Amino acid sequence: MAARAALVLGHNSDGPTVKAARGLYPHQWSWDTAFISIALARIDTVSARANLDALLRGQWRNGMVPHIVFDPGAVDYFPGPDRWACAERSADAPRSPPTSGICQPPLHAIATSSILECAALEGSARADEATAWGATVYPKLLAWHRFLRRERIEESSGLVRIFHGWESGMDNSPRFDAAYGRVGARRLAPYRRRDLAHVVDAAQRPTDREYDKYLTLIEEFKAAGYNQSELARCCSFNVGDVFFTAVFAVANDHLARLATILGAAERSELEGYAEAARRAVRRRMDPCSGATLDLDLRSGEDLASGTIAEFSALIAGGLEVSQKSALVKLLTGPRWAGSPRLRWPLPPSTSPCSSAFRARSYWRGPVWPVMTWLLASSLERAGEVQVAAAFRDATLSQLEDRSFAEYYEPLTGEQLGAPNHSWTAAVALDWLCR
Ligand code: 2M8
Repeated sequence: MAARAALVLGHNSDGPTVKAARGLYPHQWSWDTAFISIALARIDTVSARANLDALLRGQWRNGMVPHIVFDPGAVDYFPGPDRWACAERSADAPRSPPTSGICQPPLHAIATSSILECAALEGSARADEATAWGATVYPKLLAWHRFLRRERIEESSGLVRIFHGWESGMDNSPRFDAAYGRVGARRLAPYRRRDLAHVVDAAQRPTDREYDKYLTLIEEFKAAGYNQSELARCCSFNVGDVFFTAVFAVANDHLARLATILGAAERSELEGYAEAARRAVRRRMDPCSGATLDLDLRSGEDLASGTIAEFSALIAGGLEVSQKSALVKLLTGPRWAGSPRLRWPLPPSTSPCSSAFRARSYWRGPVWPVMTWLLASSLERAGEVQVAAAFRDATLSQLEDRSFAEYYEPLTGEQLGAPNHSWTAAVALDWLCR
C-alpha cells in the first residue's frame, strides 16, 4: 500500500509540485501541500522541501499563503486565475505564479518540523542541509503567521476570521449554512462549473446555489481589492473559525521551536500567538461536552454544531484532563466514531446524528481520511495513543482497496470524489512509513 501511495504522489507531481489530484484538482492547494510534504518527508525529504518551496513561490507580499497556486497550463478548473484576477486587483498578489486570493489552514510550519525531524534520521549531512533550508523557509512562515495575526485575528474573540467557506478547507460544511444565508445573490458573469465533469454523481459536490455564493464572495473580494481590513468591515461572510484557529495554535508551537533551533528572535512572539489562539478556542467550548462552536462575526451568533470542527479544542491542545476526556468520549461515542451505523469506526465530517448529515455530500457527511489523520495526530500529542492507533488501523482498512479516494461514504464505505487523491495517499504513506 505504501508503494502504491508513493506512486500516486509521483503520478500527481509536476516537477517539484504535487497537485491535489489529476482531473478534478489540477493545481497546488495550500493545506494539501502541507499534508503531502509531511508524508513525502518519510521517503524523500528533498522532494518534501521542494513541494513546500513551490507553494511558497505564490506567497503574497502581505505574507498570505494563497489557497491555490495555479498551473497556468491546466485550464480545466473553475474558478481559475482569470476569475480571481488577483494581480489586477491587488498589488500584494504575485504576477507569477497566478494564485487565488484567499487562504487555508496554516499547517506549513508543522510540515516544516516534520521535514527537519525526518532529515535528522537520514544522517548529519542531510540534517544540516535541511536546517539550512529551514532558515530560508522560516522568514516566509513568520510573514505568513504575522499576516494571520495582523489581518485575521478578530480582537474580541481571538479567533481567526475567514471570508469564505473555502478558507476553512471544509467548503460546504453545515458549519457555514447560517453564515452563507447572509451572502446575497449577485448577478454573476456566466460561468461553467468544471468539477461536475469529473465527479459523475453531482450529489457528491456542492450545489449550484452554493457555487453562486462562492462566486459572489469572489466578486466582493475583487471589489475590495483583496484589502483585508476592508473585507473585515464589509464582507458578507465573516466567521470566527475555531478549526483554523486551532491549527494556527499548533503551527505557532512548531514555528516557535524552529525559531529556537535557528536562534531567531521571535520565539516568544510566536509562543504568544500560540497561547492566545489556544485560549480563543477554549473559550468556544461547550462546558459539558467540550465541543467547540464557530462564531458568526457578522451577527454575533454561534454557528451550528454537529460537525467535525467540534473537536478543534483537541487539535489546539493544552486541555485539562477532564476536558480532554470529555472530548475523547464524545469523539469515540455514539454521536461520532462509535455510531453503530458506520462502516468503520471513524469520525465522519458531520455527525450521523445531526439533521444536516448527508452521507454522500462532500463535507456534509463523508469520512475524510486526511481529517482522521489530523485528529489522530492530535490524540497522540495529547497522550491518547490507543484511540489514535485505532483510528490509524481503521483508516488503513478503509484504504485497503488502494483507490485513495478523496472521501468515503461513512455508512457503506464507498469511495467518493476524486480517486488517487494526493492527501489520502499521503495519509497512508505517513502511517505506513513511520
Ligand atoms: C476542496 O476545495 C476546492 C476549493 O478550494 C474545490 O472544491 O474545488 C476542499 O476539500 C479543500 O479543503 C481542498 O484543499 C481542495 C483540494 O483537495 O478541495
